[in-house]
Amino acid sequence: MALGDNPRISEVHAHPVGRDAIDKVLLQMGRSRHWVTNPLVSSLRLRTVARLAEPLVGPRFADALLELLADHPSVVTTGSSRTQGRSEDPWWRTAVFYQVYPRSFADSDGDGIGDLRGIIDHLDHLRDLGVDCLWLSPIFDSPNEDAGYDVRDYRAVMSEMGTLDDLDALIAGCHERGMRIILDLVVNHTSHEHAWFQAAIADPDGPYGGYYHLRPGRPGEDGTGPPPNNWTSFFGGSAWRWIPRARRWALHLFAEGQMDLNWENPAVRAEVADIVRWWRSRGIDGFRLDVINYISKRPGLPDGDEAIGALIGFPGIEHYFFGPRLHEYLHELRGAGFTRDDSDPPPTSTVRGRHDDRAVGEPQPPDRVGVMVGETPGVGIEMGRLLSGASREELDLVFNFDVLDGPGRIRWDDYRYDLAYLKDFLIEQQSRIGADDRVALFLDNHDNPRMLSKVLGPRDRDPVARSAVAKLLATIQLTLPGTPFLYQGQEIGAVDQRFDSIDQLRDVESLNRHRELLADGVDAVGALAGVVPGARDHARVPMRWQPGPGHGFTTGVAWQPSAEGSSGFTVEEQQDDPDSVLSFHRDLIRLRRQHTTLADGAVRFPDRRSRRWFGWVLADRDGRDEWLVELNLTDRRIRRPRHFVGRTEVELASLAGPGFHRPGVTRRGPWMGPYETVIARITH
Ligand code: TEU
Repeated sequence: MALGDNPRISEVHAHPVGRDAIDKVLLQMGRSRHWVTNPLVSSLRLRTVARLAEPLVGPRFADALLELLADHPSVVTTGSSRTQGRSEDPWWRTAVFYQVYPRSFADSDGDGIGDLRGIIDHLDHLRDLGVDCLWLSPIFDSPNEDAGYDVRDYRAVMSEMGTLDDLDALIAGCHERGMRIILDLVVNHTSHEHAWFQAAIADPDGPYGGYYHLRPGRPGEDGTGPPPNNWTSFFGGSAWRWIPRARRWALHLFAEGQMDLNWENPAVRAEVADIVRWWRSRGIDGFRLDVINYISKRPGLPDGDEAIGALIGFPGIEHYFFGPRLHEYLHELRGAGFTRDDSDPPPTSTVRGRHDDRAVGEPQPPDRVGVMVGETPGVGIEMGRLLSGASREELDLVFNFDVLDGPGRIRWDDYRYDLAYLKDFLIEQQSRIGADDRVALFLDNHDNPRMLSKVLGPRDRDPVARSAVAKLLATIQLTLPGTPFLYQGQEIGAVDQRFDSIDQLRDVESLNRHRELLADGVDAVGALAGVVPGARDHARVPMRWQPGPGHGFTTGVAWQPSAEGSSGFTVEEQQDDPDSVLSFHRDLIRLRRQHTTLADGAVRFPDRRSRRWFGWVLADRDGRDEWLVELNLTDRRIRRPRHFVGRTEVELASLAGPGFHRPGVTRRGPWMGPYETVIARITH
């Protein structure tokens, strides 16, 4: 659909990429989308509106937006009308995924670093929780400039985490318990210590020189001139590093040792497909693909628009966050890497069938296509559908990060997250998808502070509120239509740390940001305050297995200090407590497994406007099995709306403070306690 040089806003908004781009700008500005969808503005021409908004978006916004849209002459989505859904329901549609951050999960040899044997020792915890698939953050050989997201050898295990034999044992251990396992494939970039990069800088005009984005200096080749463009790194400074040995600039969107691969090069794409096939032959069931939407860069690597760069925070991002050949690369990788050929030998191990919490059956035949979970920062709802819709045959699921920060907020801001925003976002997301799509539901990961702490702030140490909000968030992830991704620690109500010194932080992003703030003249207190609220380190402290020093994570000194002293929030202390966060997760996942309507029912929302009550009804295809899920989004008691009063049986409820519901209570009274959560079957 050609939009011409000056389309109406309504035409731009009808284009999936246009809609997401406008929604992203409005979200960053903390503005409602009605600013654009109202009849007056939507009928205006793009350049008229861009001129009015020039103080915010700069003089080139219209051109930059039209350039982006021209890269994707895709189908114009008209609401939820979609092509046919997937021919069969793939296993991952209703699976419960659990992200393990191996460095901080369990240390078996006392060196203070989590390892594969430590994960093996705790597989029963994950099976009993009800996990269907583990996702391991990177375990490949790496110098660990970015905690394994800088890979040195894709076919070797990081020595501090174990060996290939350990990984084979872990794969088998998962499959024997009826759980699958996926790894984290970081192929937007490699470590600068990877053999490919070393070969590239030894001979920049040789075969490996084309594996990366290498550019000569301007003028001359001594690196004293300016870098090839104005792109900046997500970890501070320019996205270019001068390599004297090669007399070239090398692109790194992330740390200086994370060198962006040149995906235009078919040899690079073939290498990645081969890595995927190699791991699938060892029994790996798929991958989470790190910043996979960044792999296609605009040819020529042009300068980024300064105003857009200032608005989004990273000059140049419009030239790579959803690049011109992204769909082509993903479709090719799905076929060349993730799809088994009939001639392929059977993998070393396949998952056993799972009937209930413990009983497992025979090994299943290998999945024809390994699951492809895209980590896609900056991608909105429509772009996500273009990347993961079944008929697209690209990815299967994508992470949409717009859920993690409130309107006008960024991760580094110290603010209380408004659960009413989460309600609005999730209802909007559910209303925009169709049979071809599946939402990945996540709230925590290794890159963000804990959602529980964003909601509660300093009250996150109040055990009643902490437990109630942990259960409320779990209920959202585990009963809204979508595939849930739990992050380690959520099942016991993990919270942010009370870091009070930069010496407690380990993450390259945190340390670089702190150094930049000091260099900009911010004092020590201000620099720490500018890092701690958004530090990824909060989510990377060791898993708390038991009370006491080391929390059962290690017998040594943990690589990442934690700064939390609360009791009652370890696996051991919650294991046998029927009211604990852990028991609630287990009970809810079990209920979800027993009643597929909870895992895959059709959803409707009785009240979209309330700022305090969030509820939905799930129904099976013939409408005979219906469930009501309802949440009190506030820290005070509220009158319960009269939906289905007298026609429900409570199957599970959170302990919402003294005198209110406890699990197993069969009635819903006139009031809901603070952050109370109820899952009830609707009786007809
Ligand atoms: O993160 C990608 C990313 O852009 C953000 O989600 C991340 O929070 C980062 O801080 C940018 O602000 C992925 C990995 O999840 C992350 O751990 C890696 O550091 C990064 O890619 C580079 O591989």
